[in-house]
Amino acid sequence: MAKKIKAKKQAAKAPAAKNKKPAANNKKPAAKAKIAAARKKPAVKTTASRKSTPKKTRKRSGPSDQTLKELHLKMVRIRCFEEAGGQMMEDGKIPGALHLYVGEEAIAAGVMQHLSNEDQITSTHRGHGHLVAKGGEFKPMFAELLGRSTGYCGGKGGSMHISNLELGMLGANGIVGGGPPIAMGAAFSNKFRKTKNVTISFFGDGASNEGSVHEAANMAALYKLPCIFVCENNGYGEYTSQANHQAIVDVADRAAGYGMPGVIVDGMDVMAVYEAAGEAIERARNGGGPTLLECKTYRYYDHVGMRGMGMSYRTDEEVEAWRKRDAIAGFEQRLIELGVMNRKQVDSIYTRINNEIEEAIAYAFDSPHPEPHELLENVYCEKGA
Ligand SMILES: Cc1ncc(C[n+]2csc(CCOP(=O)(O)OP(=O)(O)O)c2C)c(N)n1
Ligand SMILES: [Mg+2]
Repeated sequence: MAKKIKAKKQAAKAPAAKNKKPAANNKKPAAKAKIAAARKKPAVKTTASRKSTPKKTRKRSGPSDQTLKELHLKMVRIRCFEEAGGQMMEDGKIPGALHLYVGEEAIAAGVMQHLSNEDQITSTHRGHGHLVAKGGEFKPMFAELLGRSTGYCGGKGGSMHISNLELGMLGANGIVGGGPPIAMGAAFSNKFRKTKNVTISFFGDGASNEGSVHEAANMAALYKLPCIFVCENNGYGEYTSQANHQAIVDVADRAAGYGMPGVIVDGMDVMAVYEAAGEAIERARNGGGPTLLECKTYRYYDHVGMRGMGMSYRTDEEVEAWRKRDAIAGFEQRLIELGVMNRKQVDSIYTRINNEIEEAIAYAFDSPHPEPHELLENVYCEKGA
């Protein structure tokens, strides 16, 4: 069911990139054209586009029906949360900006399906989807976005610094590239304490250029830490296309320089992500060290919010082409073809989730703001820690 678009595995001791040094002002036009073409017309087939077999006529191998349903539920929960939150921001009901994860759901769902609360993640400024997939509940999440005391961080973290240590969510992060060093530290702790837990660090293609990411990846490989670096390559860092912020096409190429395997996967195919993440996580749990997993994906909305800034940095056709490969719609089609769910059951999930969201939003609005005397509590570290 899963289809990796390309898999590159380099031995941990692979030699560093070829000795050829590019000219100082080499803009790599060929690479740029390749990225631009890939963005205009996604080259990968979705699982949904494959020929279907009649349902229940053959025994299916691979993940159980339960796993498939959980992957689907995770994606739908993220999509519904983000659509509702984005609308609230546009209506001026949420203070500050929300960076929406709509379009990228397959990555969080496919990775998190392998994790327990003992495993940790570090997230990004686009982090709601990561927390939802890690088990985050709607009530404390909406309360946090609204700055209320019932939020996961007592209303002091907001969208970009939401965290919950019980769920192993070490934090969204307003600092681009801020997550990997934290993940590396957590992974070091896991290795030192022999816990068998893994830490996943999510970061974007833009973040992949930050020194902090290179430093964390270098040390994680050196110490063979149980850490996975998941690059959510949506083709843009804010309003700058990948072709205009890095000379390479595949961020996974950098894995060789760190000394870890690099794997590229179709981030619009939840099964492909699930399988690739599963392999990397198993390797990490068994002492095999880190992996750089690059997921090719796309954000449907603008960098911030739903309406965006009206900047002409990408075309409507490009957005439409990616929307046609929607991870959730494609997976639903597949589940129906396999007889795992029927359309009515799928629709009822949306009804249930949207009701839950409505309740959570009401709960958040009814919740009090933090008291002025709590201003300095829990803002630096846990009490007594
Ligand atoms: C250290 C730092 N530099 C710059 C910014 C401003 N900034 C916020 S989001 C962003 C783009 C990040 O792009 P990417 O990592 O690809 O994540 P995406 O938004 O595409 O999910 C930038 C440059 C920042 N928040 N932190
Ligand atoms: Mg990006």
